[in-house]
Amino acid sequence: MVTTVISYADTRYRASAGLGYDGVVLISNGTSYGTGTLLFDGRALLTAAHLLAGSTGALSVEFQTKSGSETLSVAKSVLHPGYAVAGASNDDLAIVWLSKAPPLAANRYDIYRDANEIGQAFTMVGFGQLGSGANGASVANTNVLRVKAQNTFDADAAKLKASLGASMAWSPLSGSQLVADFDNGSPSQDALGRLINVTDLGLGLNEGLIAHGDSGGPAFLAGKVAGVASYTSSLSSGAITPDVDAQPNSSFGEIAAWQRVSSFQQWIDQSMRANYPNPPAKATDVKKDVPEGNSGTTLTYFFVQFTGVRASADQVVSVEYATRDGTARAGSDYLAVSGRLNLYPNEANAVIPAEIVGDATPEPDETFYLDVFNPIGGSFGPDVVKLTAIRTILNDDIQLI
Ligand SMILES: [Ca+2]
Ligand SMILES: [Ca+2]
Ligand SMILES: [Ca+2]
Ligand SMILES: [Ca+2]
Repeated sequence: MVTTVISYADTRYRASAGLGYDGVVLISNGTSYGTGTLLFDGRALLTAAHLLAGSTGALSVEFQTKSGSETLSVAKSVLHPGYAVAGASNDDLAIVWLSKAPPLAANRYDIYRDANEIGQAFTMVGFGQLGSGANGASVANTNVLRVKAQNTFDADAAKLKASLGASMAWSPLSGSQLVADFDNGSPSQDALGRLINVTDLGLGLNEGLIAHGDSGGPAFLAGKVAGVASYTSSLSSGAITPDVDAQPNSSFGEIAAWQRVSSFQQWIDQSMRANYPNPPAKATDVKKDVPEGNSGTTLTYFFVQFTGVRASADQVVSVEYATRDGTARAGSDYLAVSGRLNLYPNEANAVIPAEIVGDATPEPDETFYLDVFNPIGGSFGPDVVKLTAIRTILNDDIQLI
């Protein structure tokens, strides 16, 4: 990450353990590395396809949490089917599945699902090269630090192509990438102000830009993953040369692009669902009593079923959901989860996973709830605003009384 000020001792830029970024991980393929983000099922990681494409080395994932550092191997990975190797910028997304449950202290993140990102300030987090906006990324710096900075989503990348034409060598699909520029407060380096008339002089000392090693990392809006770091560019057009040093090095005056997660939510959700271990396929398969397990976490599933008729065949039906304590406590007995579940046009049902925390301590059986609310495209019935399901965590530890 390249930031406006070079001192990474400045807490403004440190994504230290315990600050809410412990689900942002270092992904290595043996020869190079990038960044990834742990998703809400505690099993899948979202990252960039270009990190994985063409790589033959085994992938490893390093977590840095307040309980220390832990490296896990990868069971499986998929690239977005639209991704084409060799510098293509579109559909640069991949999902990676861990071989075992990650540390409990690692944050799990929902994906950002609304299409109102442009104009919003976001927080980017990654393990990439350090440097300053004035001088760009420093290849000599071998410190691998998890760093954060902010920027503002300025535009859809397709808008750039529409304005720049042949002076831009690639063609982003409309609606699929978000761009931000690296501002130092000067109109001279306001790249997107000068190139496409989206004037914004930046966030002052909070402003930053991604660099090598940040690829695949998250751009967070409201604590959810809204973008996946994809590429940077020192763009110019005729006499318009906003890059402060005319070198492609993530300096002031350059732009970066993130794959727009809200546009890919169906692929992400359905890829995750296809890889949940042993989910119920129908309502009568749902297990409401779940053995606790002795380590890591075990997934339990809540089953959401839509039996109505859609207003139109392509309508997405959705509900919001959140877990709630019964006698079980979030954080120690299970991990709280909340978000929005979409039932896509080809789906009559889908599951919501929640993680149960295993240990070897005898406890009574304990319960927790999942509430669903705010249905869109369907209803729960007359005067019903919330539905609730219960799960019982079964003690599986031996005791003698
Ligand atoms: Ca900016
Ligand atoms: Ca700007
Ligand atoms: Ca530059
Ligand atoms: Ca147990």
